[in-house]
Amino acid sequence: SERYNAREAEPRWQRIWDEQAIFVSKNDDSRPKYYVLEMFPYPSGRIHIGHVRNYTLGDVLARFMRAKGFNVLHPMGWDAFGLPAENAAIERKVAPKAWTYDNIAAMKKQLRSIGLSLDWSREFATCDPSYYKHQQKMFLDMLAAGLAEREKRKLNWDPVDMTVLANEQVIDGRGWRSGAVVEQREMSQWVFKITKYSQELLSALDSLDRWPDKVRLMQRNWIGRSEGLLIRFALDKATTPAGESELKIFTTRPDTLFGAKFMAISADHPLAQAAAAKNPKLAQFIADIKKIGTAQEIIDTAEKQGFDTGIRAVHPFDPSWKLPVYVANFVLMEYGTGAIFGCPAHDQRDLDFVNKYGLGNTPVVCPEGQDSKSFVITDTAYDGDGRMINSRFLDGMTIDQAKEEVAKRLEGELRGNAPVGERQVNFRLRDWGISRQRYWGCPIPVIHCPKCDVVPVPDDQLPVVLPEDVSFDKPGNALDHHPTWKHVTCPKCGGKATRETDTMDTFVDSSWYFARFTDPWNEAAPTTPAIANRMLPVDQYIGGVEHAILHLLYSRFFTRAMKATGHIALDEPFAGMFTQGMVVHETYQKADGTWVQPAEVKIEVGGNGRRATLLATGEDVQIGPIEKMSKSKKNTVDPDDIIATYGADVARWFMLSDSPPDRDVIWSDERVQGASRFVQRLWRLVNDAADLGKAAPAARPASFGPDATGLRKAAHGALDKVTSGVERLHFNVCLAHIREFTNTFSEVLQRPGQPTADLAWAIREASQILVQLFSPMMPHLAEECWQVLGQPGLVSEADWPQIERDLLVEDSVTLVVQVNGKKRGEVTVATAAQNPEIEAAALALDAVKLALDGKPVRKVIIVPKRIVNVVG
Ligand code: ANZ
Ligand code: ZN
Repeated sequence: SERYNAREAEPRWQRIWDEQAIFVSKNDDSRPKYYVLEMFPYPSGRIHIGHVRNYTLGDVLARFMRAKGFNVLHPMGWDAFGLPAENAAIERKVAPKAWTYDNIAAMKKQLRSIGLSLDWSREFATCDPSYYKHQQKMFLDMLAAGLAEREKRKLNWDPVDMTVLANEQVIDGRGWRSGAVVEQREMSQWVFKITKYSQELLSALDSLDRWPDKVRLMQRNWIGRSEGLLIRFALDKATTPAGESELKIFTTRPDTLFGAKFMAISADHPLAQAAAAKNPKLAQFIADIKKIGTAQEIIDTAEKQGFDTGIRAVHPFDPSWKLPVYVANFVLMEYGTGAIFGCPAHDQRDLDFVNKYGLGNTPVVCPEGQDSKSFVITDTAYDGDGRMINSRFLDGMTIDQAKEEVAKRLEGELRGNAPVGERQVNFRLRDWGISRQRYWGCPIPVIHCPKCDVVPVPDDQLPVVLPEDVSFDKPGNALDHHPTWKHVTCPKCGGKATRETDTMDTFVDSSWYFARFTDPWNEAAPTTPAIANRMLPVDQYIGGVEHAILHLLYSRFFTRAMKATGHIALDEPFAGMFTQGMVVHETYQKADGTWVQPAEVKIEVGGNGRRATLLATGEDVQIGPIEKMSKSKKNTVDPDDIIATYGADVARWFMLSDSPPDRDVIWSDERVQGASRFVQRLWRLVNDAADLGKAAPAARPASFGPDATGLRKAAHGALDKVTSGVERLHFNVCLAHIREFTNTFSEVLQRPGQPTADLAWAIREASQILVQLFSPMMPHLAEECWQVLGQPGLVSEADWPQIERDLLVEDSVTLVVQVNGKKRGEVTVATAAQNPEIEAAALALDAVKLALDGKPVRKVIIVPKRIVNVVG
C-alpha cells in the first residue's frame, strides 16, 4: 500500500468533521454530560507548542468520553483583554481591537490544523461587548450584594508608565517595564470581597479530590489561615509619645512569650508615625525602608533592618520586664496588626535581627531528649517540637499546652474593660483589587457624580462599550485622555458626571468564561441557570501550573459570587483539575554566545556523543541544557512547521508518548521522527489486516483456536488497559500499550499462509479495536484507517468497543520474591498453580539461595498473586 499522506488527509477530515458538525454539543441532549476544558489562550498571535500539548491532552479525553457515550462539551474561546494589545498599539500603531481579532483569526486557523474536537459554535472572545456586557452586569450585582467595594489602598505606582503595578511587577523597588522608582500611593480601588469566603475557599479544598495535591497545597498556603492570639502590650509611659498607651500584636506562638527580646512594628504603623514625628533619624529610616516596596519575596530576602524607637513595652506577665520597640522592615502593615513581639530563639527572622543588633536570645522550647542546660541557639532558630524551659509557670509543658495556658491567662486578665489576650484566626488572603488604569479591559460600569457619589450605570445603558477612537500618544490610560467618552450626565440627578476610567483586571474575564460556554447565546443574562447548573461543573479542567493559585482561586470565588447573585447554583467550578508539564528543549549557542534556533542546527550522533553544527555554515554549536522553550534562548519549535512536515497526528502522538502529562516533555526531532515512522507502520498494518480480514466470516465463529484466542486476548487486554489509562489521563502508558499490541498484531499478520476463518475474524476484530484505540490520539489517521477497514461512518462518532472480560483472565502471574522482607527476584507461575509449586519455584532462585546463605527456611508466606516472602 502507499504511504499515508497526512498533508492531504488531515485537512480533508477536518473539513468533514466541520461540515457534519459532529463536535457541536447540544444543550438538550439527554445523554450524561461531560465537560472538558483547557485553559483558553491569550491571542498573542501564534499558537506555541505548549498550547499544542494542552489542547491535545484535552482532546484525547474529549474524544474518548464522546465514544463512551457522553454528551461532551469541549468549547474554545479567547482570553482577549490585556496589556500586550496596548503595547502593540504603542509600538506598531495598530488598534488593540484590530490587533486582537487578527490574532484570533490566525490562531484559530492554527488550532483547526491540530484536528481538535472543539465545539466552535460556542466561541467568544472576552473583549466581545456581548461577553463583557454580562460581566458588567455581574459587577453591579456584586456591588449591590456587598461583594464589590471601593477601598483606599496603598498601591505601587509607576510614575513613568503612569500605572499601578502588582507587587510582582516591582523589582528592586523599580517598575518592571519602565525601571522608574516606584512610589507608594494611596488610591481608591475597586475590590472584590474574596475574603468573605476565606474559610469556605479553604475548607472546600478538602472535597476537591480530583485536584493535584500540589495545587491544593498552594491554594491553602495562599489563603494562609493561622490561629493565634492578639495580645495588648502596655507601653511604658515615660518612653511613649502622648496619646499612645498600648501595642497590639498578633502571634501564632504565644507559648514563646518568655523568650521575647524585642517588639517590632511596621513602618506604616501609627505608632511608628507618632514616634517619627519627633525623631528625624527615624523618619529618614522609615522613608528608606519603604522604598523597597511591598513584594513578599523582596521583604523575605532583604536584609533585616530595624530602628529603635526608644519606646518600651511591658511584658504581659511581668510589669518590671521592658522590651524595646523597633520599626522593622520585615513587619507588614497588611497582616495581623502590623506589630509583633520577637522571639529570636524560635524564629529565624527574629534571630537574624537580634544577632545584628546584639539583643541576645533565650531558648524557651527544648527538643525532647536534649539537656535544657546545654541547649543554646546561635545562628539557627529552633522551630520544632519540645518542652517549655526558662518560662516560669509554663516550664515542662508541651508547646500546645503552653499556648493554651497563655491564651487562658491573658483572656482572663482585663486592662481597662478589655481582655489583654484574645484568640484570633487570621488569613493571609487579601481582597482582590480589580482596578487597572488601562484601556484594553472591561470598563467598570459606574459613574462618579460630584453630588451622588458612585452611581451604577443603569441596566439599559449596558454595555459600557470601549471607545475605538483612542490615542496612545501619551503614557497612562487612554480612556482618561479621550476627549468625550468619560463625560456623561449622572443617571440619578442629571448633573455633570464622569465615567469610571479604570478597567477590570483580566483575571475577572477568565473567572467565569467556563460558565458562559454553557449558553453563550443568551443575550439577556450571563448564564441560563437551568443549563449552567446541568452542564457544570467542568469535569476535567486542564492547564498550566502557573495558574494554580490566582486563576483557580478567583474562579472559585467568582462561582460563589455568581451563586450569591443568582446566576448559578454551585460552589466549585472545576471538579477535576489537571496541571500539565511544560515542553522543554535543548539550547544551542554559538561560540560568540548568541543563541541559535533548533531548526538551524544539525545534530550528529557519533562515537563521542552528540555533536551540533550550524546547518548554514558548518560551524560548531554548543549544546546547552534543556530548558523551557523561550524566545530569548530561541529553543522553540513552531507548531506550524511540525504540522507541515509531519502532520498533526505525529505532533499529537509525540506529545503524548514520552512523559506522563504532568511532567515536562523534552522535544526531540529524533523522537518526532520515530512517531512519524510509527504512523506509517500503523498504516501498513491496518492495510494488511484489512486484506486478511476480508476472508473473515460475517458471523462470529462459534469457537476460536489458540492463534485467534491469543490475538483476541492481546486486543482486549490492550483495550482494557487503554480504557482505564485514558480515564486516569495516563496517556503515555496508554501509548505504550498500543505499541505493544501493535507488535503482537504484526507478528500474527506475518505468519505464513492464509488465516483460518476464526483467525481472520479475530484479525478483523483486532484491527477495528486498534484503530479505535489510537483514534483519540491520532484522529485523522484513524478516520483514514476506518475507511480502509470498510467501516461505515466516522470513527470519531463510533461507540467505544466493548471489552470481553473473560478474555482478560491471565494464564500466568508474576510474584515478587522476598527474603526476610527484602526483594530478591520474581517468579512467574501458572495462574492455577498451588502454594507448594510457587514455594518450590521461589526457593529454586539463585538469588534466594544466596540471600539465605545456607540458613534453613523457617517459613514461607504467600500473598496470592503478589508476594512470596521467605523467612530464614
Ligand atoms: C511571636 C513568634 C515567636 C512568632 C516565634 C513566630 C515564631 P503566620 O503563621 O504566617 O500567621 N507576624 C505577625 N504579624 C506579622 C506582620 N504583620 N509582619 C510580619 N510578621 C508578622 O505568622 C504569624 C507569625 O508571624 C506571628 O507569630 C508573628 O511572629 C509574625 F517563635 O509571634 B510570631
Ligand atoms: Zn448625580
